[in-house]
Amino acid sequence: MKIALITGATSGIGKSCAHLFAQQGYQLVLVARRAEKLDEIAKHLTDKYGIAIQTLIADVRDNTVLTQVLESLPEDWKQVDVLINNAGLSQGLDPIDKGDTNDWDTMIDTNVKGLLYVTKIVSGWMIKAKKGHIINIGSIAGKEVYPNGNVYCATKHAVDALNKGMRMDLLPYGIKVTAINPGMVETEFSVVRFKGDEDKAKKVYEGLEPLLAQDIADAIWFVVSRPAHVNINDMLIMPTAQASATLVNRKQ
Ligand code: NDP
Ligand code: 8X3
Repeated sequence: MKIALITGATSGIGKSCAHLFAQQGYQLVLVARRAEKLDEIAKHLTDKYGIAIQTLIADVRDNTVLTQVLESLPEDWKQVDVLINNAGLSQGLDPIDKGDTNDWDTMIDTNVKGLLYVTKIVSGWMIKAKKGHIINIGSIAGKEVYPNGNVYCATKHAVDALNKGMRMDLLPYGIKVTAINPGMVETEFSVVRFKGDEDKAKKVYEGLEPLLAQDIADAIWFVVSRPAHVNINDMLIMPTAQASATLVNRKQ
């Protein structure tokens, strides 16, 4: 029985990955802050697929609590085969002189430091087990920068660099490291970016067909299901209607 640990499993890409890996018979460790949503998803997946699930309510920014909940897992649950570093968010879309520094802290603390805290612990387990695959969810925003995307883009560029660095550091242990970099995916992402303004969030995807969370989960499954000697370093996945971070084909 294989184990996947997914951060940010209550919504969007993380939730779709939880479904797909459950369907494939994996046991799951699901991490997020919203306890009720996480329990609901875990119950649904357990009922549907008969798999075992551990839910960990934690904010990836809080290294103390995070370490405590991860280390409290039973030893056999620390044999993690796949870590999906997915928890992340954008806050605001403002020019550099107008950005809210609290938003900057939230993005840096979640997308960069949170990803690092989780990786430090789980990669330690993988090194002991001499196996594992780390999937880092980056973004087109980690390959390009767009106006007003400043800090969010910087965090995803950091994920891009960390993805490369991890692969080097974990090479001696046979641990695979892959970056999955999506373009526009319609999830709660824009609602969170615009702090609950659903109308503003909807406009982001107006007139084009964005990716679905399921499309990204499918790509992750492809990457994870390659033979042992094959590692996919990096994947950039865009909607057909999006050619770059800023160039989209909207139907009027
Ligand atoms: P969603 O907002 O739908 O999901 C984000 C998930 O992250 C939620 O489950 C949320 O759970 C969790 N999360 C956020 N902050 C924390 C935290 N501090 N601690 C623990 N969990 C947290 O967005 P997506 O599914 O779209 O985003 C997933 C990843 O994909 C992010 O890293 C995002 O940057 C990236 N991405 C998204 C794109 C898009 O267009 N949607 C494109 C490219 C990359 P909870 O609130 O319960 O804690
Ligand atoms: C999310 C994609 O470019 O819309 O990472 O910010 S973007």
